Amino acid sequence: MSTIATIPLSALRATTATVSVPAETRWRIADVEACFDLPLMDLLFRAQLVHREHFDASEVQLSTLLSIKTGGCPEDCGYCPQSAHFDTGVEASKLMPLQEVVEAARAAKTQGATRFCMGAAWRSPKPRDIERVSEMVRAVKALGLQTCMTLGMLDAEQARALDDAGLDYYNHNLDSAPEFYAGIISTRTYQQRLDTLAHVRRAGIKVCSGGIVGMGESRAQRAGLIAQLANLDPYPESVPINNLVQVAGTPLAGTAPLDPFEFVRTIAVARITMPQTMVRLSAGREQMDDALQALCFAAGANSIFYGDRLLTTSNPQAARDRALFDRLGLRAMP
Ligand code: SAM
Ligand code: DTB
Ligand code: SF4
Repeated sequence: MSTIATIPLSALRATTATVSVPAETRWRIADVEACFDLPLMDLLFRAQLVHREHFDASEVQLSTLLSIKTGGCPEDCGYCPQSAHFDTGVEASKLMPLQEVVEAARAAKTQGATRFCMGAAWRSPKPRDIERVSEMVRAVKALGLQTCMTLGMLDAEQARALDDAGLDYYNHNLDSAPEFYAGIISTRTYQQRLDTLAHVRRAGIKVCSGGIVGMGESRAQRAGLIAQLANLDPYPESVPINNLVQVAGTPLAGTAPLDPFEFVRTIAVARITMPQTMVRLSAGREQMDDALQALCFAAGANSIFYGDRLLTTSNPQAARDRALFDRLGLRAMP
């Protein structure tokens, strides 16, 4: 009778798995696709059940982003306004002075953020960069904020240095399914991304890794991305789901926009396959209306980027988000 009954048993089992997923309950792409294919109301219902098993569904974690080194990046990620390969009007800057970073972090804390994420448009950091960003980690932590950095590829030694500085999270996205990847980025391989995540994990830093949808991928490829993330052992503590922000000058500008309900489905499937992770409704909120964002929270998103800027593009004003939270009865996670 119900389509839920047709989901393979393996899919149902994995919804109650702990963060470390034993090999026999790993997600097959077909199982993840079966979740995507559910009638939307059944999918939302299942995602809500999983969400409420592990979290207070009225709480949303607030992370604020700061671009500490913008533009001029040697990588050729086809979605990114910061790549030196594309003419997007983003000017390259040097690494921001420590004091400016601390001021931005203090302001984020005053606005109510609990985590401060610092991003640099690098292929990978150089030794001097590691020293300087380590100082930033220490200073931001001293304000009582959790810290996250996204600096490109890391080797084992760099990951250990960031752990020594006290870094809480490292963001490095898989971005897409492996088979879709080569059409988007040529300067860094999928395996190099997995290697960076392994170094971060081994150093004892929490992993933040997700991807982008709306790049012209198929539903099967969205399922492939989620399966890759969910099968990391353990799966990431934090999973940002970005909706492509189309920036003029990038190769992906002009891509047919994703059906918004497909974005909601992606959030719900991330929640079901990674029950205890923080699923972050990430880039693309500025282009969404309030009702669509509410649907994303109902699908199990429990974190957002908070503050009027992402890295180079805009994000909803903090006051607008606070008003939305009031209307929905949501609260900032302490
Ligand atoms: N350079 C580092 C790296 O790529 O690892 C860190 C910064 S990079 C901008 C962080 C992530 O932002 C990318 O992996 C991608 O998922 C996301 N991103 C970049 N441009 C985007 C866009 N136009 N729309 C949505 N997400 C985007
Ligand atoms: C993530 O997954 N999304 C954020 C953060 N990690 C670093 C970045 C979004 C960038 C959107 C385009 C821009 O503002 O440049
Ligand atoms: Fe560089 Fe990161 Fe943008 Fe890729 S996503 S071009 S690595 S800043």
